Amino acid sequence: MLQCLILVFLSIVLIYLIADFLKMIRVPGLVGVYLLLPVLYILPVCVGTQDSNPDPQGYVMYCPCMGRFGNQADHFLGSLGFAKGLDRTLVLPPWIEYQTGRRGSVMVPFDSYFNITKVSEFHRVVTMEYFFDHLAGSVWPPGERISFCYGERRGPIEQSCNAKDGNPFGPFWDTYNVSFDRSEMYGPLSYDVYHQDAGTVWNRNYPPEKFPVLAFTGAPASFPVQLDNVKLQEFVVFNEFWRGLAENWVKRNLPKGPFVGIHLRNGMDWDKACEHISSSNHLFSSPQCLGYRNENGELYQELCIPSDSTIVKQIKKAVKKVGAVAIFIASDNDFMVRLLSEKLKNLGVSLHHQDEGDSIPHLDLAILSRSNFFIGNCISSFSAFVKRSRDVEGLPSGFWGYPRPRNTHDEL
Ligand code: GFB
Repeated sequence: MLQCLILVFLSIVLIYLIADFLKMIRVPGLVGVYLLLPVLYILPVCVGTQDSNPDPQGYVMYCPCMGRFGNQADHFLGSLGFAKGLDRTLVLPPWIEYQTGRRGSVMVPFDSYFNITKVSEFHRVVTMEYFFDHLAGSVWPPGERISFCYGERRGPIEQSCNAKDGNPFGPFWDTYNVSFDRSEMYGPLSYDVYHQDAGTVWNRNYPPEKFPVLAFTGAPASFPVQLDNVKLQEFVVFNEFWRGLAENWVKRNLPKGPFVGIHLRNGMDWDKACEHISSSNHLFSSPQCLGYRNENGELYQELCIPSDSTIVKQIKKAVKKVGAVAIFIASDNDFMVRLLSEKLKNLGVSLHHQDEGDSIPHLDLAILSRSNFFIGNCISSFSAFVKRSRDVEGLPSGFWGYPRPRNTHDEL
């Protein structure tokens, strides 16, 4: 806060100096614009600034140790809802990435991608980096670090969370030089702060004075994201850097006009995952189209691996619907350019994607989020992030193979 006040003071001085100078050289019309500049710089620093005063209500911290981006994003929304329910500050974890060419896992600070001012419109947050630079020494000194898990986790120590056992668990906590002094198993408490008064129960069992930090071995949230937390997507928006990158990419590569964004999830891991279609009611993010109680239908193969004809048919329909001049293709594996250029040649649309083998997931997410129509994979949490972001903006989206055409039936 002090930093913020100093900044405000310095900018006011700066504003006067600039205004005086402009008057001196007789360019009064520009004065207003120049006056705005320092304010524009200060606002992101001061609004939603991270608080260096310890929160007496305590903190929620967790390792987003399950899955890749889509899974972690679902878990993030749940954890944000959970922290709000307990009225504790949420420590924003880094994103754990598994980048090609780099061994193990890489921790990417939360705000490298997302705007934390926006998150703090919903609830108090600090980044993990900020917490360990400014708060950990007083709030959570070594010797008093407890790891929380539902029940015993397998590992070298009996009756322990073994919070640092395995990848990415160990590297995650090591990034912040955290070692745990003991474990606390909180089962059967629930994360559902909406229906079971869990917030009160958690605070009664673990009062902030005695437990200033609840550090969870995994996210205190469900996957896929609990229905009540879907709306929190509103507070997860790309920062200026990524928004600018996406805007520029589109400007440089796509013709002017509406475009359809498609997500083709078709890597080897996906084929394997889709084998589970026949053995369950839900798979990964399928509730986003089927409903959390299957009120909109049952799982079937085309939702997971759409056929070529389904893909072509749905793209044609979307192109007509928005008068698209181009299609942006995002994929983890096969962009299907050959097939699509052949089948769509009469439509007069151009096809675009990032460089094969080198595409940046977050750039794909940001571009898909701003397309005029989006077709995603209902099972994929990567698609789900895009769909939720678009819902916040009121932009239209669809899913491959959904709704299920009336005359299709799985072979027995
Ligand atoms: O995000 P994610 O949990 O989504 O994992 P799913 C898929 C990862 O694959 C993404 C890459 O985080 C990206 O790194 N990826 C997927 C892509 N689609 C694209 C794309 O269009 N462009 C780029 N650049 N990268 C499920 C998981 O993945 O996959 C399950 O939920 C399980 O836990 C299963 O692992 C096999 O939900 O699609």
